[in-house]
Amino acid sequence: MNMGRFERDLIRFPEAIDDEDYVIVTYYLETAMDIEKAANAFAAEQSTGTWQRVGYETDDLREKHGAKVIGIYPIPGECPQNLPSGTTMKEFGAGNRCIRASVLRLAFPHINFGPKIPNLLTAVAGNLYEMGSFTAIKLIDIEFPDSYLKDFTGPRFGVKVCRDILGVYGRPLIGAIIKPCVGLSAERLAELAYQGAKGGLDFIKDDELLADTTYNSIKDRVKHVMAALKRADEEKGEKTMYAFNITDRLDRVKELHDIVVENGGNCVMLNAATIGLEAMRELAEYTEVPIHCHRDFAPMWARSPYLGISFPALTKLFRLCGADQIHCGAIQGKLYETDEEVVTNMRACTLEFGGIKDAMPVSSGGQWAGKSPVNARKIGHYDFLHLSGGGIYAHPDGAEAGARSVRQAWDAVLKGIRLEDYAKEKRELARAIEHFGSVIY
Ligand code: CAP
Repeated sequence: MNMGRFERDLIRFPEAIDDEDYVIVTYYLETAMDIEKAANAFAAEQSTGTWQRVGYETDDLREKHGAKVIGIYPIPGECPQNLPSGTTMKEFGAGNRCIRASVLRLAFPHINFGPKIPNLLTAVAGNLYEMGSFTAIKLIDIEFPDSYLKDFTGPRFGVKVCRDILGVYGRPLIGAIIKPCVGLSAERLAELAYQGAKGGLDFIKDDELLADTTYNSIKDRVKHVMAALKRADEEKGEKTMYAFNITDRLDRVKELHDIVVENGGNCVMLNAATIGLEAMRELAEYTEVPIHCHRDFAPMWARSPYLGISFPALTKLFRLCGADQIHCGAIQGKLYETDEEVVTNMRACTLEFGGIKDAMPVSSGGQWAGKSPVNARKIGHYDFLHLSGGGIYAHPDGAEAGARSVRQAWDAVLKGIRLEDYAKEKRELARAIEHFGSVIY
């Protein structure tokens, strides 16, 4: 989406609103309608109005409860019809009117929905997505006033406490996702966790595909994994955090959390998009351990430039709802986002956000030791969690060697040494480079 010149084409609106009363939302919109008319129809549809002005909608009611258009930024040029719409075809006839793109800023009075995520989303991203006259609509950003944020707990632990639990500072946390993703017994999985931990991992997690199953229940898994990690931690003299995936039916999430905590577990995980944001929020208000937030399913909402919600906005919502660690895509990984987009997602974990704590960004997807230098360069700081699944568990000499290879890679990055040079003395790193390919700087 090219927004190159939009500042110059700005149509200004008086921003005579009290910021504390509004949630401000920025959208990318494509329509064949006159953009000012479209923006006003959009604001009406999502607050007091509908396609016809109803007599009972008094000016007072509109003033207090109506969404306000506070900015329209037309983007020069024409667009193809990027979403199907029978209505547009009927109203305008294909090719008779050109479709143009704009950025819109709307202010929603939060008295209409309150500090509740389902109601917020219905207001800012509900019906309008099915309006036939909009042939692209993407929510780009949501800004919240402090008066709205004060009702949210946010991450209970955040970056600082996650580091304090492990006693790791001055470098990224280094972690793994157990592979194979599914099919292992609790005993076998615990053995693989032990090997990774012994090799120096700070953090290990269930794959998002594994939760509480008949063949490997959370209860069995916590017992076996925590016993294995205790052994590994004593042997290596460092701690390991393990995120148990407690994604389940809503009425089981707290029960599974309790099983994890009672059996010595030190982190839980939710597939936040499939279980729902409000479910994560409820867990965040209850949890005794950090929450690791996986984002599978969310790319269905975020990947298209023409529909859905941007990942930075979604990352903000994950954080608002209490995620302590948030998947943000992968630097030079196997996922669709550019590195710049990943870095922007990561910033949403730590940007100033009222009293809401920072969450720890996660770089994950197709990672291995050789991607440590490029992660360091592109991210520009070390406050993140670097996760490798196949990049550790597919190491030719096994998981312990895989974990060592990533630790060695980060030692080299921190010392400013090229990985290929460091690998002359570090066998596990050398074998990783031989196996996985070229180091990326
Ligand atoms: C990574 C992963 C994660 C991805 C996607 C996988 O494994 O476990 O789910 O990082 O995360 O199964 O693909 P590898 P998200 O390290 O072996 O690639 O959906 O949260 O972006």
